Amino acid sequence: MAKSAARAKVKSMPLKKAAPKVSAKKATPRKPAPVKAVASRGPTAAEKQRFTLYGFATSGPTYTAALMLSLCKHPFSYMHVNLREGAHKQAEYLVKNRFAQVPALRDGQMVAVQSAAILMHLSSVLEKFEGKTPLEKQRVTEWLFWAWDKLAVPVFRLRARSRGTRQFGDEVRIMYDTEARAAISVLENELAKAEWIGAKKPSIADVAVYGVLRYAGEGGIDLLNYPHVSAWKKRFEELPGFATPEQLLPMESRLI
Ligand SMILES: N[C@@H](CCC(=O)N[C@@H](CS)C(=O)NCC(=O)O)C(=O)O
Repeated sequence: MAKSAARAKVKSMPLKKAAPKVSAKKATPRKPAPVKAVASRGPTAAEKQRFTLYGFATSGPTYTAALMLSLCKHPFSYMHVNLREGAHKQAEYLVKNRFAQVPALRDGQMVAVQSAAILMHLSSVLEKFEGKTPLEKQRVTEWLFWAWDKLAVPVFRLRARSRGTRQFGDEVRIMYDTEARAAISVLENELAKAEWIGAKKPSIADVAVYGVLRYAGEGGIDLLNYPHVSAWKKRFEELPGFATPEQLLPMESRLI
């Protein structure tokens, strides 16, 4: 449900007679009630139809977006974009994602692209997995940017080489391997001090990082060498609504 719709549902309180004078601080308008979790009352038909994820089953960024929806317990339709046949470069898809990549997420009339931006959009409209305070929100955003700047590129390149979808020699492999391990060491230091990344509770920073590290093993990086990261990964996998890529991303479209 959009925030504006949620706001519309907030009942106005009856005015008390002769309201006493209040200080400027107390007069601050009350925040609208958060949107209730879909799972607590079952999704309405409109909620069911709200999100459509366009993606590819083995795509890490597609998994990240699907994982967020699953953690938010929000149903979504899934459209398979056949990267192998170049469907992402066809005009029909380019109107959804000008970058010719998956994922893309339709939310009503708008389409969001770039998995980190999709996470930010979802956490904002569903009011879930955000940082709690302004400082936490800032830290969460910083980790999202970092995840693509330092972590995702080397991990996904190494994985693509193992899968045979990218070819490069040993020199480049060693460069990506060094970069990936350096990034995971930064995370290891962070998680030695905190249970979750950038906030006291799980946030989209954790979703973004998990969506990359899920595939580290395929890129030849054993996370068991990073005990704090391994413990965090286990904690994350125990969150309600967690699901694997295989559970979330079929090889064909799935409409709900
Ligand atoms: N930064 C983008 C990366 C998306 C991305 O690399 N998608 C890949 C699949 S995993 C893709 O669409 N590749 C096709 C291409 O780039 O031609 C995001 O987070 O959404």
